[in-house]
Amino acid sequence: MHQDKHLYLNGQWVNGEGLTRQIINPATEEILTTIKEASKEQAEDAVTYAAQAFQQTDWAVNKEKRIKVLKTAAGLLEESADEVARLETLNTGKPIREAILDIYDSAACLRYYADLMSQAEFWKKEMEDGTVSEVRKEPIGVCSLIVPWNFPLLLGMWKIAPALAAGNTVIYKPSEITPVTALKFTEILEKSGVPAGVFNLVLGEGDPIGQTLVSSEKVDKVSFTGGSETGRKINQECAGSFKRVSLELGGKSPLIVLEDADIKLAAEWAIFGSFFNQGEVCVASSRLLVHENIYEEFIAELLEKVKNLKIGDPLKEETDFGPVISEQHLRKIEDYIKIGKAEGAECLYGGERVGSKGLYITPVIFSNVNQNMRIVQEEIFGPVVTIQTFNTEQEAIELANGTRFGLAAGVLSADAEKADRIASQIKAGTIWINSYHTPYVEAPWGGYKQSGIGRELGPQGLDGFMETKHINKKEHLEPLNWYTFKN
Ligand code: TXE
Repeated sequence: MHQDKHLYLNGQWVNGEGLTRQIINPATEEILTTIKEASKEQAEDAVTYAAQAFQQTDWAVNKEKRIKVLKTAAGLLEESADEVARLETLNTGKPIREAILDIYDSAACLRYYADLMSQAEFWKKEMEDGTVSEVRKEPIGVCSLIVPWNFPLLLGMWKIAPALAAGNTVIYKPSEITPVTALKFTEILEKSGVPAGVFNLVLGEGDPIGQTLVSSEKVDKVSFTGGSETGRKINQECAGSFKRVSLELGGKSPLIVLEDADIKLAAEWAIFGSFFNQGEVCVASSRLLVHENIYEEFIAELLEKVKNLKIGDPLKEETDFGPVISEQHLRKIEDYIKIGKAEGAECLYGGERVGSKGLYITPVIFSNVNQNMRIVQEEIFGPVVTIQTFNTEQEAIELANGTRFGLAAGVLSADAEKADRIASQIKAGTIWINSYHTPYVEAPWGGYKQSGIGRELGPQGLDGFMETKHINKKEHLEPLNWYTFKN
């Protein structure tokens, strides 16, 4: 790695004064790099620098500068896409084909928000009383952006791009176990001309570093993606001062396979929905709901295809399925497999470790499950899928809505109208019909129920980083003519 200093504070690369952490490549379990993380004081300093930059630079008001920086960064990121994708794969274990998608999607996200900002227009109207009302959007101020380890650069970009485009200043904290592409991207932003203090990179763990970035009085907005329990804590912390907060949290998303769906294709989409990025995706279709009349045939297809997935070195172009992120996470997945078996579910396939090096486990398929089981209700965040059957449309909808989450869902059917009718009754923020997984930078992303608060991507994603101000004006001061006294 180019940087031997790992924090970027007020436009300077700085040595971390907190913990020293070895970053592990999950495919080999070897040390990829060693990071000197921030101390609590350095996290506090980062917030102070961001607050100063918001007050003292023209970032909040100079839209042209912001657009130029974001577009330059998009170009530089694309130029180094192969290198950044390789770093992402080395740090996360995700197959290289997936990492490449992440990098190009990240660049597209920067461009999208730069363009959206350049087209932004204020709403204006002449009122009946002769005044003119104008609605303006302004940056919120200092934003702490905190993301997890499954899509380190891309999930970061969903926050960084709109936050900067809107004119905020930022403190960015990736997961402590996946800091590598954040370092590279910070170099890119620096080269793109981001003013000192506008973007600050802070590495370190949730407690106390993330916590400091959430609780500081100088922070105006927290945008968090991660686990539901951490999200709950952050929400509670922000509620104390009514700090703006958006949360993208856990999911347990259903994929409904209707009786009329092409079974071979449905099985392929189910594998994609459930096991893309080793199932470590917030919207993973971790619950398959299959019409009872096609259940046997569907299972046979699914099993055959799953057995043929290429598991192995994520740097290889042909790899379909890499290692999971960490030893700790692998143990959590294995615990859930044990829980599922103890609950009486039938493990049709998977759960075996692969090879002697690397955090590999074969994808897991559970049948004979019921709605109350923990493996159906709780987010495992790994390659574990449950299959349930249904008979009527209503039953499918009830099963689909039968968890505390509401992030995403899918419906596979030859009858698009029927699928749409079902989609309209599912409580989830994103629903794919005859498709799955693709996020569109133009369309909002986020959860119903306990899957979160607010939306990322699309115009809504920019809105989440802006305050709304109404200005009502008249050219001259005129008599009010309301009181009985005379001027
Ligand atoms: O997530 P955390 P972890 C789920 C998944 C996973 C579990 C734990 O089930 O197994 O959560 O994963 C920072 N204040 N998801 O521990 O804790 C932390 O440093 C401020 C689902 O990785 O949520 C990291 O940068 N920040 C999910 C980020 O929060 C804090 C994606 C995410 O960490 C903090 C990831 C605190 N008190 C995990 N504590 C999804 N659905 O997308 C931690 N952090």
